Amino acid sequence: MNTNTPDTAVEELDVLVVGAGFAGLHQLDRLRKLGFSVKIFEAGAGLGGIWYWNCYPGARVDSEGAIYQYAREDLWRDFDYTELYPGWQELRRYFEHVDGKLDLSRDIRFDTRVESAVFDADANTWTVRATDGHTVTARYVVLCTGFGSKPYIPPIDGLDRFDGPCHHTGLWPQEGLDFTGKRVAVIGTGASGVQVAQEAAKDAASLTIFQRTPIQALPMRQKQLDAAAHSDLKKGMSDRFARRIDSFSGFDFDFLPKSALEVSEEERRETYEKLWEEGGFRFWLGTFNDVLFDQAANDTAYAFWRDKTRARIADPVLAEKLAPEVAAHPLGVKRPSLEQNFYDIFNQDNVHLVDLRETPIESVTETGIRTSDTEQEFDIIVLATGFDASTGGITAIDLEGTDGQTLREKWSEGVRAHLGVATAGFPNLLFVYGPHSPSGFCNGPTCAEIQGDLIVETLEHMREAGLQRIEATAEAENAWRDHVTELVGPTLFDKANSWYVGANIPGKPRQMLLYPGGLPQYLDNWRRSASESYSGFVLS
Ligand code: N01
Repeated sequence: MNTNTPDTAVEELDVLVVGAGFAGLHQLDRLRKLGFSVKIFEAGAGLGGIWYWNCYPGARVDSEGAIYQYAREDLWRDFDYTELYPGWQELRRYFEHVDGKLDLSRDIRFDTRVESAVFDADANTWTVRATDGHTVTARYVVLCTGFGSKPYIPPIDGLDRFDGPCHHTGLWPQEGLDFTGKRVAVIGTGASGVQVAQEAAKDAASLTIFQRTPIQALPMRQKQLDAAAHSDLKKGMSDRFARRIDSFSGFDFDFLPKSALEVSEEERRETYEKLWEEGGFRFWLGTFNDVLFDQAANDTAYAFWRDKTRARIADPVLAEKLAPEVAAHPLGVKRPSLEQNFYDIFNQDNVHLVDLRETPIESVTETGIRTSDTEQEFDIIVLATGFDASTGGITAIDLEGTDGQTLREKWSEGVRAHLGVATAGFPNLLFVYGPHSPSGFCNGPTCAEIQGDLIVETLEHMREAGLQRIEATAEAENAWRDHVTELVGPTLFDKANSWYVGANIPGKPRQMLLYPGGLPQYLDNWRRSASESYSGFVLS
C-alpha cells in the first residue's frame, strides 16, 4: 500500500538519492550523519533494490554472504546468514536488520519512481519529479539505480496474448507464484534463468528451458551455516573486508600471480581442481591471470569446465548443447553464474531443453510458445531475459542537463562518464555503481561503500570549500572512455555478446560498460583526481 502523503510544498534537500539498495542506503546513512539534508526516492515498496524486485523462486546472491554485506562491524557483528550464498528472503532480512540499526526508512519515500530531473543552472539545483507528481529540489542527485533496474523484455510476437502468468524475473510478483504441478517455460539461461530453473525443476509438472547461448555456470558449493560456522566466519570478517580493497573485483580473493601457460600441465590441472572444489567465482576471478586475456590460456579453462560439466549430463546430445565441445565464447567473458544442480536437472524426465539456435521462437500464443518446428502449451512463462544493464536505470529517467539535451540522448552514441561517476553537461549529478566504474566487475556492497565513500568525501569537500557545483569535463570523460577502451583492448571480452558490452539490447552501442582495470587501479585514479583538486571536474 502506498502510504505516501501528497505534499503541496516543494521540499528542498541537499541531496536526493535515487534507489534504496546497498548503494543508496550507504549514501543516506553517511550523508545524514554528516548533517546533509538527504532523502531517498525508491520505486519499490521495500528496501533492497535488486533484492526487492528479484524475488523469483531461487533468486540468490552469487557472492558469499559473509562478504556480501556492509563492512561495518556494528552491522555484521550480530547478523548471520543461514546459508553460505543467501537467498533473496535472507537479503531482505539483512536489509531489515540494517534499517533497524540505522533507522533509514524514515528518510525513504517508497513507491516513488523518479521520472524526470531538470537542472537549474542559475540555482545550481535539480528539480526532481516522481511519477506520482511528488517533486523536490536538491543541490545534488546521487543515482543509485544499480546495474539491473531496467528489465529487458524482448519483442517476441504475441507475448501479451498469453493467457497465463508471464513474468520477467526482475519484476516478479511480490506475492510469489507456485510452480507445483504446472507446465513452466523459462526463456533465457543467464544467472536468473539458471536459478529459477533449478527451483522449477523440483515441483513443476514440466519445465522447458529455452536456451539461445549456453551459460558457463560454475559450482556454487552452497552450505548451510550453523552456530559454529557463524562463529568461525566472524573471526575472519575484519581481515576479509580489509582484503577487498586490494582485489580486482572487491572480493577477498584475486587472480593468481601467474599465467595458465607458464605452469606444467599437472600444476594447471591441480590449480583448476582446487578452484573448482572451493567453488564460487574463484574459478573465474581467482584463476590464472591470463585466462581473460589470452585465448590459449582461456582454452585450458574452458576445456576443464566443459569436461566437468558434460560428465554430469547423461544425454550426449544435451551435453553438447549445454557444454559444447567448441566454446560459444571464451570462458568468463560473458558473466558466468553459480549453480547448485543446474546441469543435473537435465537428467530428470520433467526437464526439457529447446535450442533456440536450431528452432527459434516464432511467437507466443494464448496457450504457449510456438517455435520454428513445434508449438507447446504452458501454464507459466518466465522471462529470464536480462536487463538493459548498467545504463538502463539511469537513462530511464528524463534527465535534462545544461544544454537542453537529455542524458538518454547524450549516451545514445555511447557512455561517457568521468571515473564512471559524472558526465559533462549534467552538473551535480553523481552515479554510484554506474557505467565505467568497477560496478558489475565488483562485489556490490564493496563498490557501494568504497565508491560511495568517495562521493560522500567529494560532497563534504564541496560544502567545506563553499562550492555549489561540480561537473565532469568533456575532455576528462573522453579520456576516461579511451582509458576503458585501452584496458579492454587486450582482453577477450569483445568475443561475447554480453550485457558487459551492451550487446544484449538491440540498438545499444557496443562498448565496454564497466571499468575493466580492477578496483585498486580505479581507486588510484580517484585519489589522483582528488589530490589534484578534483582534476577532470570543474568545481565552482
Ligand atoms: O540476464 P542475462 P540475467 N530470446 O542477460 C536470453 C546478475 N544476476 O537476468 O545469451 C531468447 O545474463 C539471453 O540469451 P543470449 C548477474 O550479474 C545476479 O540472467 O543473449 N533468449 C540469456 O540467456 C547477471 O549476469 C544474480 O543468447 C533471450 C538470457 O536471456 C545479470 O544479473 C542472479 C532473448 C539473459 O541473461 C543478468 O542476469 C541473477 C530472446 N529474445 C542475476 N533475449 C546473483 O546471484 C535474451 N535472451 C547476484
